Amino acid sequence: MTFYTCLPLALRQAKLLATRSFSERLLHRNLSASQTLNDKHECQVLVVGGGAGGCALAAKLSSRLGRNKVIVVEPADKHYYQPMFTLIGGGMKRLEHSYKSMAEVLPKKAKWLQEAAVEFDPESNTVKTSGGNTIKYDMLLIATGLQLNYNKIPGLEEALAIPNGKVCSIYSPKYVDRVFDCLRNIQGGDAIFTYPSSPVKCPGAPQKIVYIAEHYFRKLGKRNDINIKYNTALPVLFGVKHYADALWPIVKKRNITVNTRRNLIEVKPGQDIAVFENLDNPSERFEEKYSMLHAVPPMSAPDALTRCKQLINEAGFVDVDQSTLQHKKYQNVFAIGDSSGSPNSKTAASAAAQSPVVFRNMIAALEGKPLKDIYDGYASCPLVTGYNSVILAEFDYSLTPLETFPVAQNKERYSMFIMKKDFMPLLYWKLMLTGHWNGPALMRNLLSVFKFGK
Ligand code: UQ1
Repeated sequence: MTFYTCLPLALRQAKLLATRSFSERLLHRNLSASQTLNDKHECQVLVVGGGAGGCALAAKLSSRLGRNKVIVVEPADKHYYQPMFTLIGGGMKRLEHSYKSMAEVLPKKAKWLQEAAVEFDPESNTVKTSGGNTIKYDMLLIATGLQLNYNKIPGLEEALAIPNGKVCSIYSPKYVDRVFDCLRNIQGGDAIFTYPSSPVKCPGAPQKIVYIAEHYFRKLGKRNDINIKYNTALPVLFGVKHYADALWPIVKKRNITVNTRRNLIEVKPGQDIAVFENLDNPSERFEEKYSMLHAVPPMSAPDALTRCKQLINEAGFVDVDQSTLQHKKYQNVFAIGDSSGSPNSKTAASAAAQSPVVFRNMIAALEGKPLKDIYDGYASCPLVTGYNSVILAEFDYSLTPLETFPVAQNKERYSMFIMKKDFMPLLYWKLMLTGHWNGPALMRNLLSVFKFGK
């Protein structure tokens, strides 16, 4: 076929494509990823990432701006509800309960490009993708989340690949099922749990799985044969004193050894040995033999983002103003969720509380108006302390409690456990991803009338 016979055909195909349904276009896009090499796309708002923050904002923005004004770049075909991973580790939920297809959770009014962002260029307002596309935007929302760097710890990926092995990790859907297997298989010796020396998502999760494991061992009558050690790189058990004061008596009562400032640097799978460094004196190393090892990987923003030095701060996260969540240098760039450099705890609840702020400020910026909305740093962490109890930590940038319910939330409660296990997934799928959940601020204000004497 010559170029001239090809052209009308291509034009007809393009017209046909434009009238196709969303799912048909999706399929076409997947099939034709290589054919669309070097395509140029344009949009009013580009959302990079289809996680909790990306979905919520794509829903809000596309419903306000109209069909096809928003493009979402996201390579994954599954969207995981990651807060469920600790419960899966404890055998309370199954992996199949934790995901939906990406096509189902992304808003129909937005265009989904199923590719990864590989290059950000905020000077030319473009992002390049793995399929060779260049997308030009008026506004950019960075919602990439974090990258799990299991490969940064020598021996760890090897250990995690051993069938029926002794090393596991709740942080990845690839490894989360190994956790309950480890809890079942261990019969005695040391169960070691880690927390890395990098920012992590859900900073409470590495110790939630410790409490769940301890309770599980007791339920099975093997607790007396197992030593439980929590080796954390942090100098504290929990960053908010109000809740740390509640957690210390729990670890003491349940005979869990907590070693602070200990960082996992190597795993020797052949010998079942974990190597730790003392962060206060890095020449000091400890080799510890494990009967099971729960490893939390170091995490960072994705490489594509950290390569773009203009966008990130010294810690490697998007350099935004912590109140408006607008980039400090590029006024048409915002961030939401775990990739943001704002100094809040990285949790789904933080992304929920950020979502109305980012949405209203992005719309204001699009309309050339001043940004009025302020994020207070709200984060929430339902600290699962076993098979029927949760301490619901909620706090803001100042690390002071900012609690929703008119009860003492620093106590272990069954009601909060049910909220975490049964109510939160519903709230997440039905309200948060559709852009209708703005965090609990409204509920907190309504319930504040009952807070006398709290
Ligand atoms: C929350 O907003 C949220 O995001 C959807 C979570 O993640 C799943 C949470 O775990 C919690 C606790 C909140 C806060 C909500 C309430 C009702 C306190």
